[in-house]
Amino acid sequence: MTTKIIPTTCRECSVRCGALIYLENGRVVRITGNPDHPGSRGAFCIKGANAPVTAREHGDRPLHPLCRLGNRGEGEWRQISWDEAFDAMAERLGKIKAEYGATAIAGAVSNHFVSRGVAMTQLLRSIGSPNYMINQDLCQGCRYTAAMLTGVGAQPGNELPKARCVLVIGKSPSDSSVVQWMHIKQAKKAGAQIIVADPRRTQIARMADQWLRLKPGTDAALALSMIHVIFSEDLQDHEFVRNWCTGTERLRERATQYPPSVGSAITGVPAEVIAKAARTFATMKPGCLILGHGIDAQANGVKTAMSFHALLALTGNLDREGTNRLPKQQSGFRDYFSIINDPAFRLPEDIERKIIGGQQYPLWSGPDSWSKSSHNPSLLRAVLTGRPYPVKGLYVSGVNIVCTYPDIQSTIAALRKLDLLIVATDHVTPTAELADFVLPKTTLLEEEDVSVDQSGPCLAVVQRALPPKGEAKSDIDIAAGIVNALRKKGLLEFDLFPWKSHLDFIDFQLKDSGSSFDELCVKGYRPIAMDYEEYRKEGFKTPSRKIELCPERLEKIGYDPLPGYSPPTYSKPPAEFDLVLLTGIRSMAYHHSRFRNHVWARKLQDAPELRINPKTAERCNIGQDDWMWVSTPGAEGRALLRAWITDEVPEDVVATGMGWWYPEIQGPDHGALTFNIDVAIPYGPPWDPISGSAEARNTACRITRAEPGEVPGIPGIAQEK
Ligand SMILES: Nc1nc2c(c(=O)[nH]1)N[C@H]1C(S)=C(S)[C@@H](COP(=O)(O)OP(=O)(O)OC[C@H]3O[C@@H](n4cnc5c(=O)[nH]c(N)nc54)[C@H](O)[C@@H]3O)O[C@H]1N2
Ligand SMILES: Nc1nc2c(c(=O)[nH]1)N[C@H]1C(S)=C(S)[C@@H](COP(=O)(O)OP(=O)(O)OC[C@H]3O[C@@H](n4cnc5c(=O)[nH]c(N)nc54)[C@H](O)[C@@H]3O)O[C@H]1N2
Ligand code: SF4
Ligand SMILES: [Mo]
Repeated sequence: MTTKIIPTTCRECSVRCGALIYLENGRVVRITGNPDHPGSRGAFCIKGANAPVTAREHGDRPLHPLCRLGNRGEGEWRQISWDEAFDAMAERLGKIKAEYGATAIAGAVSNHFVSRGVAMTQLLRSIGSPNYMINQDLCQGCRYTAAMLTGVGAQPGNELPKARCVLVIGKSPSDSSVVQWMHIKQAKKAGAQIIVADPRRTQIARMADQWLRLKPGTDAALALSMIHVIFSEDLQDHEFVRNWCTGTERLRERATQYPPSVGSAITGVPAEVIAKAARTFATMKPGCLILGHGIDAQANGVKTAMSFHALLALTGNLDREGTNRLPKQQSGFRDYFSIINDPAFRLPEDIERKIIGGQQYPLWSGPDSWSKSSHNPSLLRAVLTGRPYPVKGLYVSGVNIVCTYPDIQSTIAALRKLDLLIVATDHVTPTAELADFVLPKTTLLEEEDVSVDQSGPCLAVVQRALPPKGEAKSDIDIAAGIVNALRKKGLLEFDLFPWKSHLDFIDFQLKDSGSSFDELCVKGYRPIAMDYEEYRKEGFKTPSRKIELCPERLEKIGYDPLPGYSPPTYSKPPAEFDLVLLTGIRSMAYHHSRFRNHVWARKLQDAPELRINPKTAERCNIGQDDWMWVSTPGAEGRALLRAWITDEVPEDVVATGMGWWYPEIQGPDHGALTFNIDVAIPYGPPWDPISGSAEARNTACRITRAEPGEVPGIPGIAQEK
């Protein structure tokens, strides 16, 4: 028997490991890591090994376009042809446009860094709408917005093993990134100092030389105290700061407000521990900084990230060997983000000024913003209230917003209110259950893709191992079909979607890069040639071409431009909310809401957990595996989670994951309204004043034990057809 090995990239999560697919007689028999891949170097996980085959073969998978019969959410569908679907969707989009204008049609997609991001934006822009939601307000949005302002958009990538000091803030790589986890272990083995700031005793906190167990949401004070130590002990990299930073003196003055004693009072970390961490990071060079999700989706998120950017810049740990590397590009290659931001693919400015959220968050939603997307909670409110203007149609591609946005009740109410909901997906999610049209999406084994992977850095290729099942299509092919149907009906306002197919799109991306898709497929990647200190050529990506410790752009729009700390909302909760809830702890079994219908994943984790300290559990009369209701101030709902008693969380903190639903529990919400933590969290306000991010991660909460009769049975997916 001959075995064919296909080098590709796993995209079952955002880590994107190089992968090898083993094909025998037209069947995938094994998927492993690719040891030659310059970023992941063989690292791989259980999701990558299992999910692609299970997702392709799953019985829940829509294989043909479906059109709703009966009422929304009743689960009755009629199979239709693609031609019929394209025609009917174009007709209904046209109707909304005629009645309410193009801005009444919006989109939702996971992010800008995947092909469906371009498919979504360019479809909507062609219709004439600037409105679409992305996940980044809950994900890396604060960090990205800060990077746009300071110019420090730098990640360690595979410099990590060469670092002598690694500072990890709010990231748990053993749960969320096998590649980073492998690199950190290599650095540690080679003698690097590992410093971790996390309220939770994560695996990396256990391995660290210094673990700073700070109070949630106080990271900016930690960073500013470390900066205070660096200035007062004159530990900064003078040459780098003199030549490449602006705003240094103002930052120095701001930092005088945060001596370690003040930092200690805010963070709960002893002053001498803060000072030691600062000295270690400033002197053990080269050093890398990892900023994780723990500091994002908070009401002070942008300022927190800016504070750490300043720490990195002051220590000169930038774009040198063993430090954080600035993003690298393959010359001539068109990546997703550059296409979305290219004036040739954008709407006229007067239309972009109408983006919902643009007035309030000009650095998040306006024409000059980082994301150019809508402010999600404001867009959902527009659906519900018609203000600032009506939104009546939504095209959802590659995001399960019912299960992953806070305030599930409002998301469901908004989706129910729409005139038209289209969902492209590879399995019928609670979001898809509410759709008018469900469009069958290809899965990883069936598609092609080329993107930049900063960890290599390299161009990373996804290549097709098997033909699509049923009538599934890629996101670009689906969007191209809708654009074509709109064009035929004369409903296109702008022609900003020139690609006929996904392969056509890839040719466009690669045209000036010096490689063809076929050439890239041989290895599955192409390393990007890079130098260190590339900023010496053109400077940093800010108006001054320097790192702005006190960004001009913030000052211009009337904000305090310096890094700064403001107390998290939970610090002044109503009396009965006596605990702090951390959400989003990653599980190796799942990617957010995905794989809840995969037997291999459910065997690893079968219920949403609430990690609770033994003393707290005792005080609340809660035993291991007891079910508990969790509620937070301002939220309508409460979530049912199962106790996991562990001293990894301090006494005043509880922690959980996210994304829960049970495909086998009856639809349309499939248990999300009971078991998903986002049912118990409001989608703000408060919002970060710069990025508009809601506090989805650290909130005050209270817990009560559920009575046995309150816990619905979970049938278990082994019983599924
Ligand atoms: N297996 C798996 N891997 C994934 C994903 C997945 O769903 N499953 N999702 C991917 C995606 S999209 C993302 S965004 C990443 C996220 O991955 P990470 O960036 O690692 O984020 P989390 O695991 O959410 O949280 C990291 C840590 O932050 C801590 N934390 C919480 N609040 C605070 C705080 O205020 N300060 C500090 N310093 N720490 C805090 C938490 O205790 C937690 O240990 O994971 C990616 N990788
Ligand atoms: N409370 C709280 N809420 C959170 C978080 C938190 O920490 N706490 N984390 C937030 C974060 S970091 C993130 S990134 C979001 C994640 O939110 P989502 O992006 O909604 O997460 P997924 O569950 O991965 O949903 C992806 C969906 O896309 C579909 N899909 C997968 N691949 C494709 C594809 O190629 N094309 C198409 N069309 N569909 C595809 C899948 O079927 C799946 O339903 O959740 C956020 N929500
Ligand atoms: S970490 Fe796992 S799921 Fe994510 S890309 Fe790597 S192998 Fe795939
Ligand atoms: Mo994310």
